Order: sequence, then C-alpha cells, then structure tokens
Amino acid sequence: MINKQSPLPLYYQLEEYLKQQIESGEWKPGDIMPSERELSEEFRISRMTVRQALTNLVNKNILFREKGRGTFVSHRKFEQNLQGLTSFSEDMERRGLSSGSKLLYFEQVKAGDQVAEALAISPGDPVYKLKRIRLADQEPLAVETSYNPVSLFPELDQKIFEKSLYHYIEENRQMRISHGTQTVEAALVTDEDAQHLMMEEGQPVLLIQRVTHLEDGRPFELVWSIYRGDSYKYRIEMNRR
Ligand code: 16G
Repeated sequence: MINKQSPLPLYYQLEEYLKQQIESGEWKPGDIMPSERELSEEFRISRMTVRQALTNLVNKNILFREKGRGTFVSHRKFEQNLQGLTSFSEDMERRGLSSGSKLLYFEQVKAGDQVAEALAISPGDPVYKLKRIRLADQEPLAVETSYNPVSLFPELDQKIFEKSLYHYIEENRQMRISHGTQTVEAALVTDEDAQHLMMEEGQPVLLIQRVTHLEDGRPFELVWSIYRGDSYKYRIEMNRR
C-alpha cells in the first residue's frame, strides 16, 4: 500500500490509501480513525508523515477532528439543486430519509420593519415567529427561524410546523406556492445553534434567507435557515449563452 521506492511522497500515498478506504465504505461517516501513532506503526512511516496525510484529508473535509476525541470520517454532503422551490420535507423524502422537526418555540409577535417589508405587511402587524431544528433520519441538519403573516393563516398552530408547512398550505389549504427568492452566504455557527446542530462552536455554516410567495404574489414566509457546513452543498446547472 505504501511503497517507499515510489517517487510519490509518502504522505500522498497514505492520503490516497485512506481516501480509498473511506470511498469503498471500509470506514463509514462518523467512524473514528486510528491514531497517528497506530497509523505510523502500521505503515512504518513517521508520525509527521501521517499527520500531513490526515491534515490534508481534514482540509478536504474528508475527515474532521474533534478536540480531545480524535479524527473522524466526515458525513457525506447532501447535494441540493438551486433550481426549483422545494421544502425540507420534500428534499429529505427524495433522498430516502425521514424528515422531522423539533420546535424550539412558536409565538405571535408584532412584525418589525425588516420582517414587515419582506412579507409586504405593515410594521406592527401580527406574525408567527418560530424556530425549529430540522432533522434528517433523526440527525440535526439545519435550524430555521421563520416568520409567517397571521393574516394569511389565522389558524396556524405548532403541529403544522412539526410536520410540513408546504404540505399544509398546498394539501390542506389548497393554496398554490409559486416562487421565492433566496440568498446563500457563509457564516460561523453561534454558540446556541452549535448546540442544536451538535457542532463545535464557531464552525462554518450556510446561512440561507428565503422569501416565498403564493400564486397571487403574496409573500407567506421569511425564513433564515442555518445548515451545517459539513453536510450541505449546492449545485447549479449553468448554460452559456
Ligand atoms: C425549506 C425552506 C424553508 C421552508 C421549509 C418548508 C430552505 C433553505 N428553506 O427548509 O424556507 O419553510 O423548507 O419545509 O430550503 P416543510 O414543508 O418541510 O415545513
């Protein structure tokens, strides 16, 4: 596996070997890797060489380190198409995963200026404000803070947000969701959200803001979603004019 006569650097050979083991499923997401000492003994190479190989794999997000615990195989990233307006529940269903939500709070508040503007209502109008952890196969993947105008859905209750809002709007209310605007930016997780997402504090996340409209043009939600940076990536199809 490691050939000391090869012109390829030893750290590179080890890196490729470890990568192959992970790709073939020999080591699975979440598995702990052998320690530097174990690898260096097994392959009869220096610990510095092992460290270099592991660091490269950490930098490529194939492995991740946890202070005091060791080095682990990263979770595979979900790929999300940027075209198309889908809900979290639909995205998970398409991947064959069960979707779930843990509601952190659900309340009625008065819309502030920013919320009012996004939802095309007046400042002070009542809105639902809620925060939920979104789960994929019971694992936390995102935290979402949403605002929805009470005037559009006077009857909303928390049970709806424990399941699917989009399903409720389209199936139960027979309203049509038509389009949305979304921005995606990089951010660092806050201490509070790190706990919800079972992440280390200060790790990277994707911060996504979405405003979504009904068919008649009325905005029905303003949502900030925080996705784990190590679990999600976006895909865009591009055409050259
Ligand atoms: C997605 C949307 C969110 C929407 C939710 C509805 C993103 C970034 N955000 O999480 O805006 O409220 O789906 O999901 O994709 P639900 O129908 O499962 O409740």
